[in-house]
Amino acid sequence: MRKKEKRVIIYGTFDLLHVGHILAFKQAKELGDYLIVGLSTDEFNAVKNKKSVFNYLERKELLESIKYIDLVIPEENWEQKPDNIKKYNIDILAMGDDWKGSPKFEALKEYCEVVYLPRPLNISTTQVKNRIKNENY
Ligand code: C2G
Repeated sequence: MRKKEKRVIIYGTFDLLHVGHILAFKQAKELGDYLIVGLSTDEFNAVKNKKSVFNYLERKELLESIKYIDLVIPEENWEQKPDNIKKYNIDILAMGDDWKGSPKFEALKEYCEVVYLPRPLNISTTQVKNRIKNENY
């Protein structure tokens, strides 16, 4: 009897791809067998009051080169997750633990397991921007 493939999804902007993102993808993939990334579109970034240095197509191309990631889909709004979970037969939704306890994600426990991933490195896209701005390298 073949074990059912365990399918994981993680969402985000993933701008200025860095090792913290890679560790998130690695941890998310290790939770199952198939990893989908819901990648925030440029338009949804505006909704999140976020501007990304790399546009959607640039960020998508980068993610599709990562061995942990099996599929990249657009994240266009806050509301699509239940539909994505059903459409892609998701077993686990993973997010970094900066989101731990957020009602946005706690509510999704109705649809699938929700796992908050530790962020072992103190790195973020904002920190990368500051390193460059302050020539701190
Ligand atoms: N992340 C992480 N470790 C980092 C940086 C990010 O685990 N060093 C995780 C975040 O916790 C999040 C995902 O990677 O789960 C994407 O992070 P961002 O690109 O900052 O996305 P965010 O602004 O959190 O938007 O619907 C969800 C939103 O799109 C998430």
